[in-house]
Amino acid sequence: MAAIEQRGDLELWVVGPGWGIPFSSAAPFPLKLETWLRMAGLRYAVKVENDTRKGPKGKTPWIVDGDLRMGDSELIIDHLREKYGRDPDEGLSARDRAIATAWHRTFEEHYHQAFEHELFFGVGGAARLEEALRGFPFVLRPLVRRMFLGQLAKQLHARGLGRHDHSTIIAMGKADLDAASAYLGDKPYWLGDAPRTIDACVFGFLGVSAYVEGDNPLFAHARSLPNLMAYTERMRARFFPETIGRDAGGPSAPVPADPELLEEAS
Ligand SMILES: N[C@@H](CCC(=O)N[C@@H](CS)C(=O)NCC(=O)O)C(=O)O
Repeated sequence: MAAIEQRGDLELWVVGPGWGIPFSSAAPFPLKLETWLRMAGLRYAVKVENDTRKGPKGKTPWIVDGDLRMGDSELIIDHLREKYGRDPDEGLSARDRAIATAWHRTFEEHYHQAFEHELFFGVGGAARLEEALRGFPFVLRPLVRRMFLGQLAKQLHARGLGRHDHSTIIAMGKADLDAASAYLGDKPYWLGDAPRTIDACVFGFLGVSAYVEGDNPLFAHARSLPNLMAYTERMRARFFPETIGRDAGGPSAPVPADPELLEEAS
């Protein structure tokens, strides 16, 4: 892993951990961005904010970099690349960049829909939502639950996948994972021997799918694909070595912060 360097006071704002997932956030886009920061060797402090509406784009993650508050992992990575002169994609061919863009969109624009559907509407979804609601006062939980599920259903319907029946949604998500497994083959990283920005994106999704508790069929499918699991473990060992030994099914608690690397929000 690249050395972590002190560069200003970069804050990474994320939704918190949970569901047995061994990282500082249980959400794919925050995990993507944190992976990229480690890949780029940039020092940062994790701050937890579960109200995604507080972010500049109303979504998680976001960063605070000096006077700048910025949302959207893709735009943030472009900004950090430019400002700090770190580029894990240096030397990539135009063809590899095109392949990376296509996978990026597959995970973020398509798999993400099936993933979110299964996370909250699929097997185990009700229990996961209850865990997420523990931070709210008991009396408010029914209202927050109803609002959250209503908004998510509306969003998935608007994006498109939510219009299909449940088995079709699972089949479409599984097809993304099968395609990913076939494309990865026996390569150590997505585009070959070295981790690139696309690996941060893919790991953001696989890291959460592979370790989330429960026996949801979509996530079980991710775990059943040996090369995808080996890849996920490889990325975890390389970029999050302090989490090794915290297996899926373990406590839904924040990752113990490496004081050299992370600062939990107080
Ligand atoms: N394009 C954004 C997507 C971020 C995103 O969808 N985050 C999800 C959680 S992983 C979120 O905030 N969902 C809450 C909402 O949409 O209201 C990025 O790359 O950061």
